[in-house]
Amino acid sequence: MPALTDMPRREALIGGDWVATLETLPVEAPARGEAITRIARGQAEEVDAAVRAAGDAFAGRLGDWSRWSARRRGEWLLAFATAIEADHARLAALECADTGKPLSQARGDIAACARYFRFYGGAADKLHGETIPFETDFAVMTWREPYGVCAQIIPWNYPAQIFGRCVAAALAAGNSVVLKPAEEACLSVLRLAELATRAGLPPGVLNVVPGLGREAGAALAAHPRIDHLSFTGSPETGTRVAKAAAEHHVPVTLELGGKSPQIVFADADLESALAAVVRGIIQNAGQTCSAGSRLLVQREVAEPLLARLAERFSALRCDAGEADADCGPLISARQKAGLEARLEAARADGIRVLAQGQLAEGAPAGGHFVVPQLLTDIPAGHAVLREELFGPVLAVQGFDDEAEALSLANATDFGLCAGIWTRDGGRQLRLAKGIRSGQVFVNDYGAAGGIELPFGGVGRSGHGREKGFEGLRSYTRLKTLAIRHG
Ligand code: TXE
Repeated sequence: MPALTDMPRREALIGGDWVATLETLPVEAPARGEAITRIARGQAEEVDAAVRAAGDAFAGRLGDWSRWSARRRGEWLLAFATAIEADHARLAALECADTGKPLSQARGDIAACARYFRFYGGAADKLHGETIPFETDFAVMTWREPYGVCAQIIPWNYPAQIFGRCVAAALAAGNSVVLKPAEEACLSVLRLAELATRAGLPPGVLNVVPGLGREAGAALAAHPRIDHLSFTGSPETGTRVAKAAAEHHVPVTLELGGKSPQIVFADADLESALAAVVRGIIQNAGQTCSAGSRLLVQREVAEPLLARLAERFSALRCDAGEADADCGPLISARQKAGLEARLEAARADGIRVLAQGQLAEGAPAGGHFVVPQLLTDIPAGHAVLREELFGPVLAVQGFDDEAEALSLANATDFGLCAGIWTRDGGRQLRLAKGIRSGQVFVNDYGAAGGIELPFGGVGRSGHGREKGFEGLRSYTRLKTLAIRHG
């Protein structure tokens, strides 16, 4: 891993300039619980300046972005993807230290970030409206127009990937952006912003204001001059930002996490299912919106499957990101304390820890580690089956038949992803239709997520879609033009 001697800038990026804020915030390495650098603490004033700069860039008062053709935007995005790839070692080192995630996962995240820019770079000049047959003396068409200023509030679990998913799509469609990264982890985002300015993105097209959620985040969501808001985070904060945006009739895309089931039937390829079930919950120490945090297993294979799962869980090790173990730490002492309190309450309710991983020998002291755990004997409707725990904790339930599997799968207010493991084609389709979620995988689980696949939730998991072409469309609005030509 490259040494972290060269930290990103401590300022906010506003209108093409790096602007110092009155105060700064410490950045902690979660594997050691120690501060490694500081970042800007943006407030309403910086957010306002950033929104104005983005508005000026969009309207052509600042730089020439408004005159860039779709093809030129696409070419810039493709060149930027190459710039990200050229910097991948440093970006991955930053992501690994800042989030605590294993280095190989951080590397994967940077590769995915570059792929977002490549995908939307290629798509920029392929997004078009339609012509509509109407009365004979009319020509009618639809135009897909950018919104204008896109506000983006992103979390700490996948800073580089979510930067790619939101920024690449918004810019491809011709918007300008004001992004508020999470205070817990935003070093890769600041580095990406630096690379974007060096790659010749006109001033004001991308603005980044780090800071606290209740300060910079709240100011951005409530700003009267934003035209679109995309938010990824908790349902509670999602509700708050959506209410603020509604004051100004600003459309929102909300991605609010999940409680996604992996459903394993007796006829499945159990070896593949087992590997995907483990991967789906330990990736990023379970701090993944699409984590497969519930395992529903058909009772006739439950015993042998759980025995093998227990073996795998017992072999899992937690360590600092650079050691590239199975799991890193949680992001913060607050997240660790919250998870531990829920696990303690679960044990008090009689829930059994069937197996758990361990801290690796020599893992740093002071890290926010929680070892992976396999929970069984869970009373129906218990909180560990309904709430997002956001840690490497898998809750297991048994079922007898397809109807029971479906009812358990849908027994949550969330609805982001689901995995169905069976060789029976009819059952695959029946369940896929019946499950209330934005994505369904059959004989696979897409926790790592294809960037090409539309992604988003149902119910408490939020609404709107990101990723893929659908994600690009969601950063545009439709205008209908009807011409009477006589
Ligand atoms: O989330 P918040 P937190 C879930 C997960 C986790 C829980 C709490 O279950 O345990 O949320 O995490 C900004 N106005 N997810 O507290 O508060 C904040 O600065 C405007 C799921 O970190 O939602 C950050 O940039 N913005 C998830 C972003 O919102 C505000 C990823 C997310 O923070 C704000 C993360 C405010 N008043 C957590 N308050 C996923 N879907 O992947 C905070 N923010």
